[in-house]
Amino acid sequence: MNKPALTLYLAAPRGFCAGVDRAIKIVEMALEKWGAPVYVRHEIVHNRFVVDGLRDKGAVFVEELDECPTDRPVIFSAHGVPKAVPAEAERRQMVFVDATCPLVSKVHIEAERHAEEGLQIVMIGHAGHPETVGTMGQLPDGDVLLVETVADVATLDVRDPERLAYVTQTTLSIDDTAGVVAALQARFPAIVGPHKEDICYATTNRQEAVKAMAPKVDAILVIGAPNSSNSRRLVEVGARAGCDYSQLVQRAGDIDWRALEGITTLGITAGASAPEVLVREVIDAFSERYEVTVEQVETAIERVEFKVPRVLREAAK
Ligand code: 2E6
Ligand code: F3S
Repeated sequence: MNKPALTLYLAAPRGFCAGVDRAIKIVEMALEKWGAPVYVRHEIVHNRFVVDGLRDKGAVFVEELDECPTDRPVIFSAHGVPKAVPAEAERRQMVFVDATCPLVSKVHIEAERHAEEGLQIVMIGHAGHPETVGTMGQLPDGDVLLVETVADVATLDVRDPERLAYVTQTTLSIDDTAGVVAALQARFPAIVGPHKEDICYATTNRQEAVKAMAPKVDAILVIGAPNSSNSRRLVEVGARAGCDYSQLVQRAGDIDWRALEGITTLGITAGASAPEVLVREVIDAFSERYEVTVEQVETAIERVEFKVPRVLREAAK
């Protein structure tokens, strides 16, 4: 039987960013240096496939530091940790490596600097997300105010409207965040902040590529995990850019073939924590059912790379 034709548009950039690449390397190099088990506080990045692969090599994933023995190394995930976490690891004399993405650490430093200048910090982020918890945790409990939406801005109870600064999570929706920043600036004209927000290059580029792809396709699949903030934002961006069917899938087994019946064009992208093998797996699943033509939708070229911490670089020599 003849297979139906399908044009598959692949977003570029998609998948791993420099911070994810570095965080995974840190776990792999720590396992080489110290042997198994190496403990990892929280999923190193939000992807089950990545986590399972590292677990097979000897990594042990825990949610809190007190689940780790003091005589084994521990790695902090790419999302960052509150200041209390490394402080406690030091108090317990543990060996630890911080895999926080340097672009998240930059936001931590920004928040601390503003606070040193006497400004109260407003964080734009998602409540309970580890990055938000980590960034807010750079300052004492209760010091940082969280806003998630434009509506939250109206009810903010600040110390002094003249002495405010804002920081953001790195993986937010560019468009939603512009709205929240505008609402903050309208209510607190003296508020200081970054040039626009703290959304990273990888989040920005992946959202741009989906926007470019959306008008061309009947459906979009975003490969990523349900707890991955940047991946979920890509699904929303696809839907808002006019694609009627924009869905998150962890891998090929999640594809709802019924819902895709009759499509002739499909867009595929992957969140910053989703490995390319899963993109290949999804493409292969479509190739079994369709006569597939692949085209790239390239909106940026990324050349960012981050070095792993010195303690691991020296071990690899
Ligand atoms: C660290 C910071 C930002 O849920 P989120 O998108 O933040 O995290 P991942 O692990 O899906 O993506 C990478 C990442 C790590 N992004
Ligand atoms: Fe870092 Fe952005 Fe990736 S903050 S971990 S480069 S999604």
